[in-house]
Amino acid sequence: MPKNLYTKNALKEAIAGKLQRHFACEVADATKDQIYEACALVVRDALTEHMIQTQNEVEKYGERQVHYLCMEFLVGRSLRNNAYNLGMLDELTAALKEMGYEMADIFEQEADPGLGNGGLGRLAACYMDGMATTGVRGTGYSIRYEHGIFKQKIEDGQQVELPDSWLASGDVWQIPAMDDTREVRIGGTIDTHFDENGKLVVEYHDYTPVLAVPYDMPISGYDTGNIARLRLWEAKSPIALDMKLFSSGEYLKALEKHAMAETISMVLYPEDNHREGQSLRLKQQYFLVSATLQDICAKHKAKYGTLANFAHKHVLHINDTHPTLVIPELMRILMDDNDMSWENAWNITSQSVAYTNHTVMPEALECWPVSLVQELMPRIMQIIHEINERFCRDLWNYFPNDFQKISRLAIVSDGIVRMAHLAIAGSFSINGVSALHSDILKERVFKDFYTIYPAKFRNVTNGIAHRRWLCEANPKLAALIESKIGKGYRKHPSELQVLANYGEDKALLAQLGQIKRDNKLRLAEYIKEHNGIEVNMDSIFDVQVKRLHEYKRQMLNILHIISLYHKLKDNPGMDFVPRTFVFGSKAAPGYAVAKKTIQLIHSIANMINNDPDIGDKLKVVFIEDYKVSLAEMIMPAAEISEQISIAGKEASGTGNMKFMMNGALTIGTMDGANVEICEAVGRENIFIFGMETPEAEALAASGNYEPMLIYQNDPVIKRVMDHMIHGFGDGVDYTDLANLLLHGGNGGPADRYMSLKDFSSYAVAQERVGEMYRRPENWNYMSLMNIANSGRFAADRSVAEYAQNIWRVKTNFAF
Ligand code: GL4
Repeated sequence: MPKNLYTKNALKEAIAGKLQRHFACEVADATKDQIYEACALVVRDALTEHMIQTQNEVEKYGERQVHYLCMEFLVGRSLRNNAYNLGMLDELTAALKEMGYEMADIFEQEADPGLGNGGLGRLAACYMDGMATTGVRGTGYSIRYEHGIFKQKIEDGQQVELPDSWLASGDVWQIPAMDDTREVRIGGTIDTHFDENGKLVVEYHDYTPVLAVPYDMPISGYDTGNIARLRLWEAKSPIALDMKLFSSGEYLKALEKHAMAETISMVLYPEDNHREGQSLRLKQQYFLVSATLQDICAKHKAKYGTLANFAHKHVLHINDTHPTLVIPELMRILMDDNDMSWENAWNITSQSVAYTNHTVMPEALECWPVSLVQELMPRIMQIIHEINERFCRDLWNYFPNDFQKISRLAIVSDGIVRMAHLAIAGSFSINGVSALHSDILKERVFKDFYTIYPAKFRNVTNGIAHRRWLCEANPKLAALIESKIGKGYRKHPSELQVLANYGEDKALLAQLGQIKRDNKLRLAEYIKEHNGIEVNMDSIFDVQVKRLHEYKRQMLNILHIISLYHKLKDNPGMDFVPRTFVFGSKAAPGYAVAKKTIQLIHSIANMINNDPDIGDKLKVVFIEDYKVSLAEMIMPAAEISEQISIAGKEASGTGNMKFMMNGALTIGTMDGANVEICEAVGRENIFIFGMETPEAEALAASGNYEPMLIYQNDPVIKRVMDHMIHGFGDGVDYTDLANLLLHGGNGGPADRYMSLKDFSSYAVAQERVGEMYRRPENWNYMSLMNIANSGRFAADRSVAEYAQNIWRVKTNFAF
């Protein structure tokens, strides 16, 4: 539908038409589900039209394209986002109203696709939005997991995981593209020899063929016809049952190959910041990479007849090391299928691939046993061996005779393939995701590589889709902003800066406070309905929502809450600024400490929320099943954003940016992008505490961190820890967690994340928060400064930096 037809009446008619054709029903008889689907189909029509146009233009002008490979895309719901971007949200809302529906109710019908774990997957989704909006010709590639991240249920204070089947109502946005089905080969053996012309021949035997079937999601950009495409591959088996085995009674065996193929896209691995060593995960990675590259190469060849100009026309961006097999896979395609020499193939490959690192956690750095890679993809292992040999020869020139160093830096050694080293060797660009993180990569994690290839290293600080996270999630705030500075910031987020001129505008500050209160009320109602807890609207809404991980230190927050409880118990009449602590977090199913921490939150919530001495001065709330759609409600309601990881471990964080943009004040360490948030807003508009990276790293390295000494010398901490050991009255024993904090686990060093060390400065910072909250005008001023300075954390800016400094493609973004 062309844009001028997005009138209320035209939309009403179009929706009625879809209902009739797809559900054979009239508006009056339709269910909410059917209304949702009809709306989605109407919006989708507009998108597919744009998608075809975009593809035609790419085809016509042959511009360089960006291919963004990521094992996760946490896209969130699409209907509202697409309607907003296409400029039809108001009309659609009005049309639905006349049909007797509230837009918000209809949005709620859409499944929230959980094709990711946390920040990494959400970032990929934000960048699709940024690419579409800034005019980058981009395609994202991932897996169409039948089950996304598990649904979290809390039973008796403990996390229970339930499968998430999102496809039924998420289907609408995915358009199958059967013609582009590719075959990926897993396992088997290979036989390589040279034919009579000296040409390499690679024969494959006994492999399992897996079909990769693509589904395309059109991703709209704001106020543009440019559409980015998200291609999700589904694994299908071309092999039916083996009837011979079946008839001889070997039923399971008959199904084996078939089932193996189809399990590849069955489920997302639910680990964040942790490597997953299962062979199925490696199959998933190769499946994504091989299908994607075959697809890109086939189309390229159809257009140009050769792959020689591949690097001019494509960038393959790998989001963390998970898709690193693009490097040997592209080598394979260029050499085996296109007769290219090693040297030519290597030039093309290493000029096409760019790599972003997203974590310095050692337990997340991917390593695969050579034997496994050999078993699942024998030709790829052969190529990796050759890359490694040449790479080590290169290293020898830089570090002659330093066998130890070369073996440490090698791609393959000790029977292990190190994916980050392969990614560094085969990419033209390596970047971190915040200034601090990029420095840590250069100075520590990849120090030796940096001395060899300084020009490959860059920084691109993360950014978020500000239209989704501000304009759509917080429409009242957006309206207030637009009443002052107009709508330009939607496309030029740095214009938010103009808001800083309104610091003296008392009416505006009061309105800001009122909007926050309205958003708090919405969250309070949700909490009342889902948790049965009545929260105090005059309390500070203090929020920590993110994956549960020790390095993120939910524990520090918990310890502090227990200390506040003690304070209030000692002196119930004290002058205390009330607090509502909100948590939302999934723990990896196999991560026992994280799961126990969730239980701990519930135990203290139980104790505090039901204590008549405490009343409504302190409440602790755990929001079940934290996900994108809940984040869209929580962020606008937050007043304090908890970003309290141990310095040097959180690569960037993106939640910190969403909170800031919605006017929450950050309490945080100098970690990840917090450092840049602090720089943007100024020290006076943020609550910074704790050790900085050099101190934290030095203390960890020295082995001199002695939490028992802190425990013995700090009565507040002692009392908190003793309480934990003693328990919280519900019979659950937390000595294991207490021991971890005080003595370390499994004979290892005491708590690597040093919560007790930062406790007292955190408590002091929290006291400042309370004091500041007593002066609403000052608070609102700080909040305004956070919003005004958040423009630099827009994904449009990040994407434009990638485009300019790494991908070398044009954008229409003005810095
Ligand atoms: C992460 C980082 O932990 C997080 O700091 C960062 O913001 C995000 C996107 O760059 O990537 N790395 C992994 S792994 N998961 C993440 O969320």
